[in-house]
Amino acid sequence: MVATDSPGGIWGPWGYVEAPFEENFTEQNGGATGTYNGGYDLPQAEVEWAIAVSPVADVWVDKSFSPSSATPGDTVTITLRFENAGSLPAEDVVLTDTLPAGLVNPTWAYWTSNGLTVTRRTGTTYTWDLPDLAWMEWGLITVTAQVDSSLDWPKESTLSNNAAIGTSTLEQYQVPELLNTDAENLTVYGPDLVITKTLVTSGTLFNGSWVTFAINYSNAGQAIATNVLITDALSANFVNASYSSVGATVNTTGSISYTWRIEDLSPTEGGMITITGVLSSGLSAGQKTDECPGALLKAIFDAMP
Ligand SMILES: [Ca+2]
Ligand SMILES: [Ca+2]
Repeated sequence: MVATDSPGGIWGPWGYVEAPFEENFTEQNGGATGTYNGGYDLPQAEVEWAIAVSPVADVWVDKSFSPSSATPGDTVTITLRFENAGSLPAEDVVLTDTLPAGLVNPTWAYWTSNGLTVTRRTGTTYTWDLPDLAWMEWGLITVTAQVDSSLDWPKESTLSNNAAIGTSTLEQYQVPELLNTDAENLTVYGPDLVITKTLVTSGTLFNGSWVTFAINYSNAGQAIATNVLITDALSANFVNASYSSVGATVNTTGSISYTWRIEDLSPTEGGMITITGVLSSGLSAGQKTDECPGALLKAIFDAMP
């Protein structure tokens, strides 16, 4: 038997119910009035069964992300709320919430209802040793971190992890159960680059014909796209080429024709590059574009982007 000065209580269909009343109270029942010296909370006293048990601890944790979705570079806050809802003080309480990969530069802070100290275990992000938690004592830990903007995030991905709390003190679950783990998701939205290449010139093409291609590109994602590069090297069969562009600012890289560095693209931002040149070879006499547009593109550029 564990010696304790905790108030004790009973278990019933609605879980743990608090200690006997220490003061008198009066119940009116069918007109009769009676006075109790102590006793249990009325709802519990009126159920058909109740089991008296040794006092136990019952710790729980709830985790949340704020906001629940983010883009690279954003700051997010994880809030962990913990409590002991059992009557026996919870000892050796440990809370773990390992920071998911993709979140960087974490900092943390805490508050406890009993004013006692929360200690981070050295070298962890994060495992904390919590103070002993008496009945209904609780606290908050907040972790603030940044979505790593140096990573190549896909259009949409989910970061998921568990927070978990434990105690060396005997625990008994309430009904409904107060869970010792809580999983939460953070949705990260990245950029989503879209590109299409089309042959603008129609009609019959011959060697020596002028031909124009259009490259349309945009960012269909929810996050800004950085370090955008468009590459479409010219074939030796396409000469006297020049290009123009509308929309986003483009700059040739200088080293490779045709490779452009595009300015950072905000969501929905994009542009079009048109390339005009002369076919010098690669077509049979009288060959038409509508007979082999894909092959024609491939003959003039390195590949369909
Ligand atoms: Ca529990
Ligand atoms: Ca939660």
